[in-house]
Amino acid sequence: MSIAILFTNKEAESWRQYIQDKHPGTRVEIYPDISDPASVEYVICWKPEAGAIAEYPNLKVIQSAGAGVDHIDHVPHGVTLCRIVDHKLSHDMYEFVLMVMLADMKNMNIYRDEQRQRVWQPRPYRSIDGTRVGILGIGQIGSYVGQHLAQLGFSVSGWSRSAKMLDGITCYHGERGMHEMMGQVDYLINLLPLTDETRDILNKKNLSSLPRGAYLINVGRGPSHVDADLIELLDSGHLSGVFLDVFRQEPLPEDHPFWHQAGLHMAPHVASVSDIDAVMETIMHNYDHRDQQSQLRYVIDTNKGY
Ligand code: NDP
Ligand code: OXD
Repeated sequence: MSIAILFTNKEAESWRQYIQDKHPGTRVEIYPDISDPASVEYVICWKPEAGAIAEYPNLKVIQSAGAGVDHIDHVPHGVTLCRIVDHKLSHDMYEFVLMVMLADMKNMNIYRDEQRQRVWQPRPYRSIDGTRVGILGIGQIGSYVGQHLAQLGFSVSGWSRSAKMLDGITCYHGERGMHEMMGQVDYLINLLPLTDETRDILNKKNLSSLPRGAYLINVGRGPSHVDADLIELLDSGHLSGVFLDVFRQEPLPEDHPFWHQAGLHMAPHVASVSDIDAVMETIMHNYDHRDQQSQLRYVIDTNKGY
C-alpha cells in the first residue's frame, strides 16, 4: 500500500518525511513521482492538479491537508473525502483576525503610511468594549474565533446555515438572519466554506446591509467576494476598509487592481496554516482506518459540500 501527496503551492517533502518516519513500512511519495498508482489507497491533497486524483484506481480516502475541501475538484464514486479540524488551526485564525481588527481599530495601517511621510497626526481610535463583530460561518473555526473574541469583550454575532445556540455569540441563520446581523456590525469576518451557496455571497447587495464605514475581513475563500463590488464599496466609503487573505485567483495576478486599492490590505493566504505536528495524528488515524468508513474523522457531507 502507498500514500500519495498531491500539493500545489505547498511544501510537500517535510510532510512526506514526517509520514514516512511514522509508517516506515508504507511507501510515501509526492505527485507526480508515484511509482505504482494502483497501490495508492490514500491521498493527501492541497490544490491537486486537475485530473490528478483520477489516476488512482484503488483510492479509498482523499484527505484534505486543510479545513477547506473546495480545492478538490473530483471525488470518485465510493471514495471518502475528509478534512482537517484542529485546535491550533482555529486558534491561529483567532490570533490573525484579532491582529487585523486591532490594526484597524488603533489606526496602525494609517500610521505606518504616515511614518514614511513624516506625518504626525493623532486620530481617534476604537476600543474592544463597544465594538461589534459579525462572523459569517460559525462552524469549527468561526465559533472558536467568535467565542474567544467575546471573552475579550467584543460584542459578537454569528451566522450559519442551521439554527445554533452558542455561549457568547448572538446567532442568526437564514437569508433574513444574514441581513439582520450585517445591519449591526462594525467588523464582518467571513469564515464560510466555499460552496455553490457561498460563492459571490460578499457582493454589493449583501454588503450594503452593513452600516456605512464597516470593515470586511475575508479569511474564508476568495470566490466568496466579488472583486469589483469590493472596489466600488471602498471607493464610495460604504466600507472603510477591507482585509483579504484569500482571493479568486491565488497567487493574486500582478496586474490585479487590489494591489493598489486604497483601504485594502492583504496577506497571501496565511491566516492559519495546517501545522504538521498538530494534524499528523488525524492524518495517520484516517490512513489507518481507510477501510473503516465509520471510523474516519471529519468526513465531508458531499451533499452540503463542506
Ligand atoms: P465548518 O464546516 O466547521 O463550518 C462552516 C460554517 O459555515 C458552519 O457554521 C456552516 O453552517 C456555515 N455555512 C456553510 N454554508 C452556509 C450557507 N450556505 N449559509 C450559511 N452558513 C453556511 O468549517 P471550518 O470552520 O472548519 O472552516 C471554515 C472555512 O475557513 C474553511 O472551509 C476554509 O475555507 C476557511 N479557512 C481558511 C483558512 C485561511 O488560512 N485563510 C484556514 C482554515 C480555514 P452550519 O453550522 O449550519 O453547517
Ligand atoms: C484551509 C486553509 O482550508 O488553509 O485549511 O485555507
